Amino acid sequence: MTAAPRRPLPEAPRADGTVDQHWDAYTPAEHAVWRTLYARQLRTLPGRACDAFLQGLRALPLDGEGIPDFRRLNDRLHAATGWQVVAVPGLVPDAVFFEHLAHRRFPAGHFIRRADELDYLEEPDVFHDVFGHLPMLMHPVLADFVQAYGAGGLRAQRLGRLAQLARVYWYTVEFGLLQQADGLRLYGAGIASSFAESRFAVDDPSPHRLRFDLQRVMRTRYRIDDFQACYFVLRDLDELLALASIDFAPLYERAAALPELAPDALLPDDAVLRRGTGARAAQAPIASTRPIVQ
Ligand code: HBI
Ligand code: FE
Repeated sequence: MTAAPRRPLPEAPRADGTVDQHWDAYTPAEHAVWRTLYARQLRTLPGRACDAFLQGLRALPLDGEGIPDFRRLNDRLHAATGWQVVAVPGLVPDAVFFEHLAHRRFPAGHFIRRADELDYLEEPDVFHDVFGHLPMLMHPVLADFVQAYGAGGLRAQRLGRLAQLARVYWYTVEFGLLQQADGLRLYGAGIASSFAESRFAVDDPSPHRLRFDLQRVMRTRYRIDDFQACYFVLRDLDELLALASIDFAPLYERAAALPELAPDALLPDDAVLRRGTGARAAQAPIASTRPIVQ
């Protein structure tokens, strides 16, 4: 939580944790990292990302040239769904994160990963946050859902049920899959911003793909050190619409009263779309020491 800033900070963060993006100060090498990551994902995502993601991506002023200027992104994003992107130096405390989301501000890391760690980073950087998250925040349903998560996060914290809520975010906004008429597609930002996991999540026989079920997800621990062992699949994005308005509090109590589930667990009443072979998890047992954010 308190890692050293990855990019020099000319001034202290504001009280709300934000900083100026200082777009003019990005170096040619930093822009080149963006170009590499962007080109890889443009090759990888057609046929893997859902239509809403690809539409949102096209509608944003992102290009292969380099790290985008948040001021230009905000013109489009705000006009579409009322969201804004704000710069932060790295992970911010949960309460600060939720407060921003509840006000339709998405905190985005202002630094970019180094060229020698393209697939491996500990904190969300500008590529994950902007390329991964903003396309779906152009979609009205995701826009409302993420705001509701922010408001719900502040409540869940008071109820001591943050773990249950964070799992919902993880298995939807970060690592969600969607059943589209033409096949299984990704919409989660953690997958969309990762070259290797976008292939793995959609194509690989290793992970389970289960029908999304809110109670089930609230009970399921997740991995932060490797690809997911299980992905939860929505019928369509409107399934999230319902989640933005329900009261989670009684559900937390039910979920917390039941045993927690391992990331690769399968239950008799799971709606299994595709049972995974588990091959990947067998090679990468849980307990790696270095966390990553895809
Ligand atoms: N801070 N910048 C940033 N980005 C995140 O995704 C983030 C965070 N702080 C807390 C947090 N995520 C999560 O642990 C909560 O969703 C629970
Ligand atoms: Fe993220």
